[in-house]
Amino acid sequence: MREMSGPEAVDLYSRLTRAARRSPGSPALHADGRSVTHGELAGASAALARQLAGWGLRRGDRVLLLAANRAELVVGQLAVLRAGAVLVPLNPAYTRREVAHVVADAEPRLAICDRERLPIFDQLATVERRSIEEVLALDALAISWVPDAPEPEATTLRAPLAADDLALLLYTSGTTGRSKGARLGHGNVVAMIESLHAAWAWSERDVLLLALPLFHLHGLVVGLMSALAAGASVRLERRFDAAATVEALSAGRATLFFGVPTLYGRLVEELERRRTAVDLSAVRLFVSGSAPLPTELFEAFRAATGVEILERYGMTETGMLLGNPLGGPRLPGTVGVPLPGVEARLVDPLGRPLADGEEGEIEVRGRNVFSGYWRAPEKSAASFRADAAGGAPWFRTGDLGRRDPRTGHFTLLGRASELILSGGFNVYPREVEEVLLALPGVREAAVVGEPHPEFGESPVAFLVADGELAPTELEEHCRRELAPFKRPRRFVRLDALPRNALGKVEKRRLRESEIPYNRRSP
Ligand code: MCA
Ligand code: AMP
Repeated sequence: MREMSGPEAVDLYSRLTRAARRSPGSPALHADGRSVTHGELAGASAALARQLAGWGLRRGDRVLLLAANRAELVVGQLAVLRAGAVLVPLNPAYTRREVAHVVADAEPRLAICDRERLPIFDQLATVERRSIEEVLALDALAISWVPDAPEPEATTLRAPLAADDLALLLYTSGTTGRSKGARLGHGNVVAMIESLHAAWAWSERDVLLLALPLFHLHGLVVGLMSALAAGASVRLERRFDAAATVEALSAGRATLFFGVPTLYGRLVEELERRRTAVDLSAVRLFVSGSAPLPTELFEAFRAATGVEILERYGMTETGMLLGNPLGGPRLPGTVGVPLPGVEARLVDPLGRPLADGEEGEIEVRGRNVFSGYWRAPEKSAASFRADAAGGAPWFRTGDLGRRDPRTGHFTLLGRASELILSGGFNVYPREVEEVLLALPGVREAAVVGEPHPEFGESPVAFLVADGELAPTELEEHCRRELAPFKRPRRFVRLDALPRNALGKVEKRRLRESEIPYNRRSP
């Protein structure tokens, strides 16, 4: 784990609301047809933080937030940070089983969610539910848009926070095991934001069009928090709509757009559908990340718009790590060079640094890198490697890559783990396999990713089952237990899974096979 040299006073909330003190009347958020200024956002979140503190929320308490993209969600997130509590954002499409896992692990004292999601908390087994003393509907909280009477210091409610006080607990599948909480301190998140401010030259004049969910680091930190901390504004969309996005961008309503490759694929389709040329020159920067941007898509977007997408690479545990340069060449198929404040290297399986041109695992370090997983000291320790020269330890990303000796750009070559990236969402095969194995009759299950034209990859399940097992039964079971993006698109029934001499399932052979459902292997 990373060592910190004494606590340093860093407060994410103060950073996110600095613009409220400098220029309270400047726009912060446009959402659901409403505009909110930085002063109003700070005022509403300060008022809600007081309400939460009055209710009994204390520093370090975890708060689950489960809601669609809307202004009230942003106020809720800021209020939790201001109260010194830890934000645990969750996908509102999660099933009871998926929420139960996080509740049992994070032990939140409070959950705040969209009104229509309230019943999910009633369905949680008592043991998981016990830690949550209160479940509040987001729209029932008294969030009023009073302009803030800015307090001299945002930390007046509590003792100042230190860099290693937890700000976010972000659940991610990581490289192994079940989904784990990545512990991000206030100092980590501030470092992530400062790095991006420098790399992408954020200014208070920027307007970000954001259609990514606020429960992952991409939408939440790279998008929303970077914008607020820059004093810029965000046009927050409930969901991505390609036609509406092209309208907004061509009308000059944003200067920045961040997306996953799936969104760029849909934008290209929309642009090609239109006969007339679209002028997107008001947008100074298009960024893609969370999954590999195919070279053809980079080229198709350039052909349609004249613009080169800037591809960057990051992780929940670390924030953004590498990126193509803002001013320099954006090389398709590469994720660029280390971002400000980030060190990156390539190592062989024994941890020995590799020369340029050689393939190995990417390791990184910097103030952005998390301190470990929540209540998982062994997994945390295993994800860091001590530095031979006695410097700060390196975080092992699990991503394989190579650095070009000529350009210095990194290219990603795949993952050391079996993680499936579907439309920028992580699908962890073992979780899906465990869900399938829970269905009576399923004896063995192996889940792998297969290429998907829209989502990049999608899960396919190979099963060994007793007797008759109807595809509808499998689909129904997965609908009950898994969020939509994790559900296998295809089920393939086999007599036996291919295994190597050690009995380990050979997933590579499954990925390469093309066996339709129900056809028994020879
Ligand atoms: C939607 N569907 C999906 C996905 N999204 N299926 C597989 N994978 C997906 N990612 C399904 C829906 O359930 C639905 O199925 C059908 O596709 C159409 O849904 P639609 O409503 O049109 O989809 P959407 O709402 O437009 O969503 C597509 C999306 C979304 C906007 C690309 O997947 C998305 O927001 N992805 C971004 C995820 C993200 O932010 N990742 C960052 C992780 P049916 O018709 O059967 O109901 S953070 C990270 O990775 C690191 C830090 C980093 O580097 O950024
Ligand atoms: P997450 O665990 O959701 O934070 O996802 C992090 C993973 O997304 C990384 O370890 C990479 O495998 C992948 N990723 C992020 N950005 C890119 C990119 N530009 N190209 C390829 N993979 C990426």
